[in-house]
Amino acid sequence: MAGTLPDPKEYDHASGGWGSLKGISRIEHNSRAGPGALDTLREQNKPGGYMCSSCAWVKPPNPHPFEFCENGAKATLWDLTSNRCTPEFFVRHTVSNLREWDAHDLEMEGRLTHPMRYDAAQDRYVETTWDVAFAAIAAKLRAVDPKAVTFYTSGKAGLEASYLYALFARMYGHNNLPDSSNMCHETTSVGLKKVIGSPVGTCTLDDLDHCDAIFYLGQNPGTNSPRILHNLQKAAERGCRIVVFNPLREKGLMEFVNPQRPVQMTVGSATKLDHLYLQVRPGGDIAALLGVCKQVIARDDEAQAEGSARVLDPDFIDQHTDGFDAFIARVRNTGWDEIERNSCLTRTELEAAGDVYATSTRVIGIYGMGLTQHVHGSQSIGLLVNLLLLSGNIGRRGAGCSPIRGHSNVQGQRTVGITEKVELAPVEKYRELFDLETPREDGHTTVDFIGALLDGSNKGYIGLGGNLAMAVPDHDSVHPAWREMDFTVHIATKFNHTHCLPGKESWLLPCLVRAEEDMQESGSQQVSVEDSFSHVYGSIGRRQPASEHLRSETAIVCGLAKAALPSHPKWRWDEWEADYARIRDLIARTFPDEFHDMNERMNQPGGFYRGNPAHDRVWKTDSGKAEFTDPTALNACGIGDAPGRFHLVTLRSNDQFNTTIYGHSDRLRGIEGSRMIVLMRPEDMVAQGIEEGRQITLETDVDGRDGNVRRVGGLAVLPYDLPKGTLAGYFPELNPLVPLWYHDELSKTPASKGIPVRIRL
Ligand SMILES: Nc1nc2c(c(=O)[nH]1)N[C@H]1C(S)=C(S)[C@@H](COP(=O)(O)OP(=O)(O)OC[C@H]3O[C@@H](n4cnc5c(=O)[nH]c(N)nc54)[C@H](O)[C@@H]3O)O[C@H]1N2
Ligand SMILES: Nc1nc2c(c(=O)[nH]1)N[C@H]1C(S)=C(S)[C@@H](COP(=O)(O)OP(=O)(O)OC[C@H]3O[C@@H](n4cnc5c(=O)[nH]c(N)nc54)[C@H](O)[C@@H]3O)O[C@H]1N2
Ligand SMILES: [Mo]
Repeated sequence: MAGTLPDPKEYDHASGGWGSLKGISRIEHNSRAGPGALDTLREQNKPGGYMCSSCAWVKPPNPHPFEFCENGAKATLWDLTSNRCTPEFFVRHTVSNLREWDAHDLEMEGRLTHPMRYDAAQDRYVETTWDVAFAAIAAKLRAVDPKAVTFYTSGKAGLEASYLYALFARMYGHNNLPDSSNMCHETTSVGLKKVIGSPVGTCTLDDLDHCDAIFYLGQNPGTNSPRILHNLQKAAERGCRIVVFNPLREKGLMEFVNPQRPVQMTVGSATKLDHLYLQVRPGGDIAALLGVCKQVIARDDEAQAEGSARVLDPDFIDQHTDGFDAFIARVRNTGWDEIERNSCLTRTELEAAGDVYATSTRVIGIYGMGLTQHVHGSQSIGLLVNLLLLSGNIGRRGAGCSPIRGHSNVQGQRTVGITEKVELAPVEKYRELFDLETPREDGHTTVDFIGALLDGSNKGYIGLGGNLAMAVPDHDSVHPAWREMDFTVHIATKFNHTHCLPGKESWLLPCLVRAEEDMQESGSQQVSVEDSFSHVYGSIGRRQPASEHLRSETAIVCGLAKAALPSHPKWRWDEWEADYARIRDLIARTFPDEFHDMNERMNQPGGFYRGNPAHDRVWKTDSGKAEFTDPTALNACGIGDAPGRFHLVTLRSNDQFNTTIYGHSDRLRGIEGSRMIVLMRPEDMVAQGIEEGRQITLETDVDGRDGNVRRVGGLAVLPYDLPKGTLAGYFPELNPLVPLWYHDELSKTPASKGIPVRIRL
């Protein structure tokens, strides 16, 4: 890793403000963005423009002239770099050599320009042509059992490419369709669905304008979804109280200077966002939320005794929920001492949070990776839903449960059929539209795929985007196994470390980014995406592509499918590739309730809302009602406390998009210059005899559950305001510490937020 010893100064400015504008101009410079790139930004997230490929936050119908944020601008400018990673680059460097490069340095090489094939004899990627590559990959696909091949997606490809990719997988013969969601919000897809019947959030923008309290858990908007800060600012200014649960005091949840408001920028006075900031320990949300519920119930008991208005909504509970009595008994029987120990919060703090809930009429729960990436993560989501259900806070204006999704179209990819679970695939429609019998067995989640890689049963891999070998747990065992695959294929924009682990045969298929013009036989094409609020929009790129050899993701999927599959009168890959409106017609016919008239509706301002049953209090759960759940654990970490054991949280810095490292500045946390750091509570440093800047090694401590030694060394310790026993550091550098089997119990989402570790000096 590049960089000098970090110099952590407390960042004393609010999120947003001049810092974010400086961040953009630094990135414009560093990314070597091509001419006109800043003008392209003006089209971002506008009707008739293209949709940002960074986060999945909603694009409003009446956008601001600059409807983008620091990090969305970074993502776009980085896509539009003038640097080119050409065949000559690969002549100069062997793959073994590139494997040793820093992720940031690989990224700086810029956009891939030509289709490339790995030549094992030379250990180099060499130039090839599309037709030769498609034919060779098709031959590999035909030579193996389809069930031994996995098709991964990373969450950026539009609905058109995603729909066809899922169809291709099933026509070929498997449901091995994991996507980045399997490391991310799969806990929501499974856990939220279990309790309210909806795998996605129930809120719309209108709800954010009408809530009077927000419970905000385990999500870092300042870095990961900055456009939400505008909504939080408006809410705070209306008097809406924001109660935060997070082990770190994240700037973006505390104060915000809106770069789109000239007066605020000049005067520099920030809007305070949080009403209460509760530094819960990793996984402590189950206990914390139970404590909040305990106070809400105590306030309801008082109200009943006094004959005043109830805090709970008994009619809603009666008509719409199941499991209330068992949960209430659990709440009453759980003592404050257990709650305090498991959450690392005091009774007084939790009672104050309970009072906010009890005195609010419209409450929204928002959450991110701090809840989903835990062994009992689905139970944390269950507890948040329990709290909301107590006063009927789902399915009415100003209320609801809102997971903040990651990649810009990760939610939409699931919606149109990218799923390893057969029960979620549109099996009947596939039969009707394509005479297709969907393979019956569930396919691989990401964790299952890695398991199959490790036991040698997975032979082939196609990645529609992503940097999967770096995003997954257990790098030390996964990386050697990755190279044992018969073949690996990457549809990608930039060269990354996963590409440095070629299978016996391997191809790089370079694609357009969303801001680039996608010209096909019938003319310039649009694609579509779905945001966290289930709105679907059209997106048109107008930039000249980075190279004349690039193809769109949709065209690449069609090219592969056409080469690999038998011909069939209803499998019209050429027609679909020529005109994406035809693919959207297929999406509309496959999912008519949600996507009818898709071609017309997706370009209306704000896109179209595809609906959500729980939003309308229709509960598609086993019981037909919203379910109160009774947790089996009070802390979401899978491995509890022991002397000398810490719980490590892996985080994103302000200068990265997942495994894409833009630079070494984590501005909002005041950490500059290095990513090989570990944050530690000053009192814990004293107790361990560790001084600031000391280099340590972390070793995973799984109570002897397997014989693997997992270590990362060379980490400089920095003092940081954290709960006792908590450490924090960066993803993906710390991924070698996460055991593959350490994942959410329902969904298999890796538990990257509460990793049990020991410090080795
Ligand atoms: N700029 C930028 N934007 C991004 C991304 C990016 O890398 N860069 N990634 C995208 C993707 S794919 C995703 S999924 C999202 C991720 O966005 P987030 O959901 O914000 O994910 P993380 O950065 O992992 O941060 C999780 C937050 O949870 C807190 N936390 C950790 N453990 C716990 C816990 O046990 N309880 C609670 N209550 N809090 C906890 C951490 O301190 C941190 O503030 O962002 C998307 N947007
Ligand atoms: N320890 C730990 N591990 C984690 C997490 C964590 O918080 N902690 N977070 C998890 C989460 S939430 C996620 S989503 C995953 C992320 O996992 P991935 O989605 O697999 O990773 P990314 O870093 O987003 O992928 C970046 C690569 O995608 C390619 N790319 C970029 N743009 C495009 C495009 O438009 N089209 C195509 N085809 N390719 C493109 C580029 O080659 C780039 O190098 O990581 C997970 N892993
Ligand atoms: Mo994600």
